[in-house]
Amino acid sequence: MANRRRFLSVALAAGSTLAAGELARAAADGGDDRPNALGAPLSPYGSPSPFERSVVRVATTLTPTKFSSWDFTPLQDLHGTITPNGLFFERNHGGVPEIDPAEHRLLVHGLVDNPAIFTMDDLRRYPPVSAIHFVECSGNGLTEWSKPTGKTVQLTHGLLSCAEWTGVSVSTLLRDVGVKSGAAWVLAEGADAPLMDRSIPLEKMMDDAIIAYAQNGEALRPEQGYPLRLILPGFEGNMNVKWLRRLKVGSAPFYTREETAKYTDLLANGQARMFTFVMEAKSVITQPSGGMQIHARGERAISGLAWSGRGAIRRVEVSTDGGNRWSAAQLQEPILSKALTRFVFPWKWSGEEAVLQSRCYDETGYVQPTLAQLVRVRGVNSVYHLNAIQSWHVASDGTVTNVHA
Ligand SMILES: Nc1nc2c(c(=O)[nH]1)N[C@H]1C(S)=C(S)[C@@H](COP(=O)(O)O)O[C@H]1N2
Ligand SMILES: [Mo]
Repeated sequence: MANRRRFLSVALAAGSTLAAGELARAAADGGDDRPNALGAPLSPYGSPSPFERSVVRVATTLTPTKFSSWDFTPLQDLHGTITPNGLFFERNHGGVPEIDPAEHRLLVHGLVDNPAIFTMDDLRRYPPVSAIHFVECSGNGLTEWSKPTGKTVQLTHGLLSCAEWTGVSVSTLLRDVGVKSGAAWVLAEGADAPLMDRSIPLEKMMDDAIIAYAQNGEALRPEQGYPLRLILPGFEGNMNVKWLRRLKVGSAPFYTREETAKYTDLLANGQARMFTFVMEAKSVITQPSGGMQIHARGERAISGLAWSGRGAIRRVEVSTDGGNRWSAAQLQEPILSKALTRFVFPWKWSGEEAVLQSRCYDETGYVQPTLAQLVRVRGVNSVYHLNAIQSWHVASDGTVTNVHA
């Protein structure tokens, strides 16, 4: 009963009250005077309502070409924790190759007993595994180190998406080919123009790595690596090699371009961090967020996402006064390891200025840092791994903007 009363008070705050006559008329004709016309015919593959046309990935003009580029997931428009396949962010170093799965092969060689070439059919004969995990580009938020830049949460945090991945456990495959003693690292290589490659600790490959051929129930999208990609739960996006064509087992890292010239973090003392694999815990409020306008005062749920590359999210706190006071948000099920977790926080806006922030804790006890704390240890030369607390300023006219609090 308490819940019901509470719901009604929210409904009244948000909607408009109806007189009894209006209510009866609305019930009789569905609130519409038109007769019920026939609808559209069947379609072989569904697409979103035309009214949702503005919910799209957007690219920025930061990169010189459309081939080595990225676009961002519209986090502000999404619900729950799963990213629809057509809105999954893209980061491509050399465009999206078109690969015929009948022609595609995966070569597994190096320090193995039985080097092998797998067809897609060979891989599908293994027992499939499915798991829900986020992929986050370690460059997510790169514009935010020195000053608030992205106008929307799409631009500040949208190199982040989450899907249910299905494929073969890398451990199953590697056990099948037999890993030789002395093996410690695996090179994963893509079949795209740059043959993008990264070194991955064998331990990670034997733990929870997946060679995925499906995403949210259907074959991978071309942009996500069709027909095959590596999923390394919780590791930086770059290592989740798409269009996977080769795994080479070795005894040491391969020191590829993507882990030496790129994907390292230059510290203030001139030294660079290398092999920064894990995406540390991070959270962001998506509703309301930058670029939005709050029109009405009163009850308004704050909602957002939290995630950690080290495991499950344990706690999320929300502050509406720029970090002076924090209160626990409610975590929505399912709360999965290395997956996006949705949090909600009831809020009442009475027209005063506010600074909205979220702060998360993961199962290891790690607490999401403020930007000042992060900059103290990393300096401002870094491009990658910005996981600081995000602040949204709400002006007294309801305008929401990106600020550094
Ligand atoms: N072969 C290949 N794999 C790749 C890339 C690429 O350009 N080529 N981009 C990487 C980067 S930097 C990221 S962040 C993720 C992005 O995955 P998505 O495009 O499916 O979102 O893929 C990674 N895997
Ligand atoms: Mo990336």
